[in-house]
Amino acid sequence: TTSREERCLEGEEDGSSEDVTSRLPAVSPSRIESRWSDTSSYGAKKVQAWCRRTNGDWALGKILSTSGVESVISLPEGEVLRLSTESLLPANPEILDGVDDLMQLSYLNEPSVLYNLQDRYSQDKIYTKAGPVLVAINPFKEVQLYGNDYIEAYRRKAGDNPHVYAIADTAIREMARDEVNQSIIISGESGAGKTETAKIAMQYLAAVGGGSGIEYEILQTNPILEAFGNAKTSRNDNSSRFGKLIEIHFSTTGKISGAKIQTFLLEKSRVVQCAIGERSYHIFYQLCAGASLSLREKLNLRKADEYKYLKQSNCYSIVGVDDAERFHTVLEAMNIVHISKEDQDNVFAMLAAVLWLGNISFSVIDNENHVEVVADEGAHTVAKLIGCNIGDLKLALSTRKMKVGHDNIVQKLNLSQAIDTRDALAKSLYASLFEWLVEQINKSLAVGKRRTGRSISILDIYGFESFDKNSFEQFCINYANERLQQHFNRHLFKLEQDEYIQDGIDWAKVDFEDNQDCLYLFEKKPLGLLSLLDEESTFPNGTDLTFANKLKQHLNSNPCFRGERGKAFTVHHYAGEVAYDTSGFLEKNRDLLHMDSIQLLASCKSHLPPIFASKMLAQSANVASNPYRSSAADSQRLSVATKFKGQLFQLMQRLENTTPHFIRCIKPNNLQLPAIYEQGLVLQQLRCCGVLEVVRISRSGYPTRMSHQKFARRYGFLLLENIASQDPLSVSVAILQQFNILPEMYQVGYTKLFFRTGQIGALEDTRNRTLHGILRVQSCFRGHKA
Ligand code: AD9
Ligand code: MG
Repeated sequence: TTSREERCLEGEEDGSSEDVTSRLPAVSPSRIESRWSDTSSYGAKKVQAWCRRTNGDWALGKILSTSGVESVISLPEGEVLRLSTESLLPANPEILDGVDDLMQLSYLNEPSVLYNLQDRYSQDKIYTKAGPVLVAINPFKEVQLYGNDYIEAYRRKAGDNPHVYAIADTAIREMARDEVNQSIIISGESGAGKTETAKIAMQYLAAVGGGSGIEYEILQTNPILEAFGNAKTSRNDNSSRFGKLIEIHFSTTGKISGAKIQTFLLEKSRVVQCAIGERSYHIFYQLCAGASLSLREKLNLRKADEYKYLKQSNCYSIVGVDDAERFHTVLEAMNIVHISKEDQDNVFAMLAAVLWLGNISFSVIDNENHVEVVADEGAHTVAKLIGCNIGDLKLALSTRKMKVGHDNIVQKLNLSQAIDTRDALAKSLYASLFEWLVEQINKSLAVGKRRTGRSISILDIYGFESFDKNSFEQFCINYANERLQQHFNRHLFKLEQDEYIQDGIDWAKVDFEDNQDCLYLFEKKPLGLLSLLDEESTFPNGTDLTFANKLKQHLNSNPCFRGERGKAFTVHHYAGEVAYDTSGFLEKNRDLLHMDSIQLLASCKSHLPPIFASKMLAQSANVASNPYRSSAADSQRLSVATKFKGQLFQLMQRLENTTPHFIRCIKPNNLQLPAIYEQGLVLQQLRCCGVLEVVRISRSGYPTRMSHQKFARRYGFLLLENIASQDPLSVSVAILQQFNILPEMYQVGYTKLFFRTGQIGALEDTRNRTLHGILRVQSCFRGHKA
């Protein structure tokens, strides 16, 4: 019998032992794959294998001896371990250290992948291919990989290391070649580097497709949107609190002709409350720190710590960030995207109004806890900034007009109702401002009549989040990530395999972690998380607790769901389990802004509030006519979750019509520090996003394909024997034979030829050489004639 050691070294597939790999989806090694495993160069390495340290990390050890079930291993630091032979995994030969595509690994097991990425990471090679997917590991420091020289190299195809630039370049080329819109889809956990990666991709597109000047405007949208839509969280000092799709349009000559930005669900609650150590949106601190003296006076601006909304989290600055300086960058960017000075001032007035709203206080006026607005500096400043009468402001924040039966009444608000009303106004002012800004930017970047060619879209959404306390925001963010994960799965696993099967080729199926069950949990009607949330949100007596109970009652049998004690529940996401606390779910989902507040905004004399009000009214058109409404009318507006779901569906539809290019960002540590590579953390992310499976499927798959016709047309002229008159299939087969393409390197489908990676390259070279030869001969010939 062969020892385990020998079996390992003979290219046996991993995944058979009791270790972590067995928790990955089972993979049936295809016949071809085992034939593929390179076993020839193992002599020198025969004694190395991966083994587990006591802390769970993998280490490369030397096998000192093997006696049946047990092996003695020495670790690099001299430690000697006695381990079960079963638990060892084969290591790759040294020549494969740090390969730039994981597909090249002979042994594709978790430690080999982890080690390969780590090896590269330690040399600042943060990008690695995993078959068709680009893996990007956050360096948390400046790396010398960007800028004009690099762009030029990738443009000339001289840069051969994996890179975001290479992905962007492929997108441009495929857009031109196939006349199909492209998308670059960036995913990863919070803080993994999605937003930075998106900017790097934009940089490349702008450089290669630039010329008209519009590309500069497009790049300048980043500082603006980050100032208004990003904030410091416990995971990331510059965390995106909104999702973004930027569609960059190209003319038929390959020049950028314009762009369009779509944003998704901004986290509004942050404006009025955020956790200790986190910050509200950057722009507030930037404004307080960087505004000119005259702007300060005009807005009655104070220091950040004098505003209650900013004060509550007790965090005002970010290490290494100068808010005042950033403010000037934002001003500059606003100028470039043609936001007029006047509009800029209007924007800042709204920001100051939001801050001052938070300082408005109430005094209790009777023993039923009814309140009145204290007419102090806060209230006066808000009234001045939004351009309303102070009396109207006081009324809007302390009373509510209602319709009860046939009577119109005015109800006084109690303290907590008044605070909610004030905060709701602040939140919707900010969210409206954000939307308005995006609209202005889009006007400036408008493609308009120039819209002729194709587009490349870049998607950068908020990453999967799991905090100690997870609320409605995380619920929506993680739901979006589930949708995106499914898109990834569909393209890399499902569609790929379907195509093989459809064309009738010999193919051993790779299983992958399907997240359909989790999506059902969210989307199923009427008994899914979203439906139940909406239902409970419309019940007059619904509370966060009744909602939680309803979930437990209806969903406990779902394997992705677990009810928890009190108001909590757990969802088993593709990226791990997250426990949600339902406190505030219903209110955030309803997202009510009372008509009194909308009317207040409509009556304002300053420029923006009436614009915001008419937008809000349009969204709830059916309730607009009567200011005295029954409270039930509020529920006729779409809930936040339903609106978000609709947006996501639309997004997915748009992405479905593009050729996707995937970038998976990985966060190597939770400290946001360079040079720290935590194996466990990286491994968990690799598992979640199915990186190993992608490599498996690509390695054992046939990524290059061409129809018989096209293949015959493209290479037929290279045939020594003239059989061009024959049918495309016969011509194709003759070409394959003439060029000695090994039978295991291709398969003949009903309509197409399928090739393993690299096979078409040799043919293309010959074709190019031959064509080149022909052209030279022709030009020589012409030269003679002339
Ligand atoms: V979130 O889901 O929006 O919370 P992202 O977008 O995935 O998150 P982000 O791009 O903001 O993360 O990256 C976090 C930080 O990592 C950045 O602020 C940089 O300090 C750092 N980073 C990320 N990528 C790079 C890089 N290519 N080079 C240098 C980087 N630093
Ligand atoms: Mg981000």
